Amino acid sequence: MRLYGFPGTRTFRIRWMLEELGAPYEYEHVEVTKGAHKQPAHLELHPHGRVPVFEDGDLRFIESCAAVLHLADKYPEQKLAPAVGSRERGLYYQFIVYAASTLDDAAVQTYFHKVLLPVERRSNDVVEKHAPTLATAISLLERALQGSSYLCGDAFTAADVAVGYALNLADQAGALDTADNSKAYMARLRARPAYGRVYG
Ligand SMILES: N[C@@H](CCC(=O)N[C@@H](CS)C(=O)NCC(=O)O)C(=O)O
Repeated sequence: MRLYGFPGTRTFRIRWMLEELGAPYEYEHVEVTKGAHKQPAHLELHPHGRVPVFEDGDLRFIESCAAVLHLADKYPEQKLAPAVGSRERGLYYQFIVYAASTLDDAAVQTYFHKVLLPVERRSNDVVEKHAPTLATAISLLERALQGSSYLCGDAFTAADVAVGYALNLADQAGALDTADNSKAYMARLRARPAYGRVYG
């Protein structure tokens, strides 16, 4: 298996998952700051010119959450996916798709425009545009985590990797400051050795 990516990007979502599984993989750095992700060689792998790209044999993923789902199924003995047909499996699908389709954009854009970009390139309009979605997502997660250690119950699953990746960015942007359940949840995720190996 091979992962192409750049630190801090959704590459970390797949890396974290691989580390949780203890799965062997090769890592290829794509120098995004120099535009390597827009060069023909990378566009062959990812037609939109983004990272990450994840390959398992001749199977190629350009969606980080799809790679996470695939990896959870590939290593069933690690029990990072609840049983098919169970209530927990329903929650698992819900949260992973929610991470990809709703939470990511709000968290990533907020993080970019509050933390990552040089001050002169930050836009308060972008932050404000995403603020309602991010606030709603955090209150939804606050409720989901009330009395529950992880999103699908008391067992850590790949849904926690998918959501945790984006929630970390929201936290870095100060969006969890009054969200006690989410804050405590992020602390639990950060205490995991696999998380530490990726995020240092
Ligand atoms: N839905 C994709 C999003 C991929 C994506 O937008 N990657 C960002 C970094 S996190 C990127 O490559 N941005 C550079 C660009 O779009 O030029 C996934 O989850 O893998």
